[in-house]
Amino acid sequence: MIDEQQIQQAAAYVKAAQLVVVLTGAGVSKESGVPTFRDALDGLWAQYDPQQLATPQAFRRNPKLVWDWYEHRRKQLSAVAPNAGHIAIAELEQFVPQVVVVTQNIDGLHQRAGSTDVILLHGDIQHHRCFAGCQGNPTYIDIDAFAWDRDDGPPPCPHCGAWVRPDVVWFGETLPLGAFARAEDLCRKAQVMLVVGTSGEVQPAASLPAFARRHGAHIIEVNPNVSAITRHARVFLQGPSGEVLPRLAAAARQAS
Ligand code: BV8
Repeated sequence: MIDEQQIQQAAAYVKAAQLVVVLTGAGVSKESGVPTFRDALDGLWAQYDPQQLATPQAFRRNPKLVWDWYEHRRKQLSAVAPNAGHIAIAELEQFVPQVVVVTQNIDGLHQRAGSTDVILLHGDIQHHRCFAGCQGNPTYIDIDAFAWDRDDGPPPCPHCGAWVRPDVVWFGETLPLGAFARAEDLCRKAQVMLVVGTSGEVQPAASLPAFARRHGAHIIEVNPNVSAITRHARVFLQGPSGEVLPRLAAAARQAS
């Protein structure tokens, strides 16, 4: 159980900040019913390791398998909603001069919760692009704009016939141009970085908390478990983000 004194300590840092960067991982969406990467994948997908599926090599080897995994996850997302943690992060914008969410998640829940400045480090599962980048990288493709056999794996790019792929960053792929650079630039300036629901295992996203701390930011972590980030945290609020973040936002609002 998190004691109120820790909440008040974290709230004081947030209340005094001009810029709060919020780095999130799959854990912030757990209470919306979205499985995290650490969770065993459900049903058919339990036999696969996401790190083996989320790669360009896996897509080249078996485009239908990888495509169907993302379609399965997209369909899961159509039935979920932002949880109290996403909403509390969005509410910070009401009394912190600048709040930027830097997310590793591809589920779009921060945007649906009302956060207005969200950097998508690893892309967006609802968007698609040509695997060959035939009209320039990225060549976005609207998969609802043309007819194709949805049981047959990925559609062919209407421009060049190459596979269409999810607009997400796979292991071994570089992050979207500018996204990581802007995230780093914000970490140089932030007074507070709130790190929510990430194991801190995947680079280069996981390097941001230590980078922000080196530039003077107070690191506040929200996670029910110790993570690779915890050693950098000035305040570790050990609990589920759906419970902790509303308490933190309420305390920071009162303090401001
Ligand atoms: C890169 C999108 C430069 C897709 C994801 C060899 C070759 C190439 C690169 C590498 C290599 N070896 C290592 C690397 C680097 C690699 C990497 O870091 N590997 C790891 C495994 C060591 N990184 C990359 O490849 C990146 N690109 O480096 O480019 C480059 C390019 C070419 C060659 C060399 C270098 C790209 C990485 C992006 C991969 N894409 N996602 C998709 O989603 O399908 S990563 C994916 O996994 C997520 O986006 C996220 O980043 C990561 C999962 O992490 P988390 O979000 O933290 O989730 P996790 O399940 O791990 O943890 C959940 C946490 O929530 C837990 O701590 C839990 O306690 C907590 N929790 C649970 N319940 C709650 C909660 N918290 C709060 N409330 C709760 N209720």
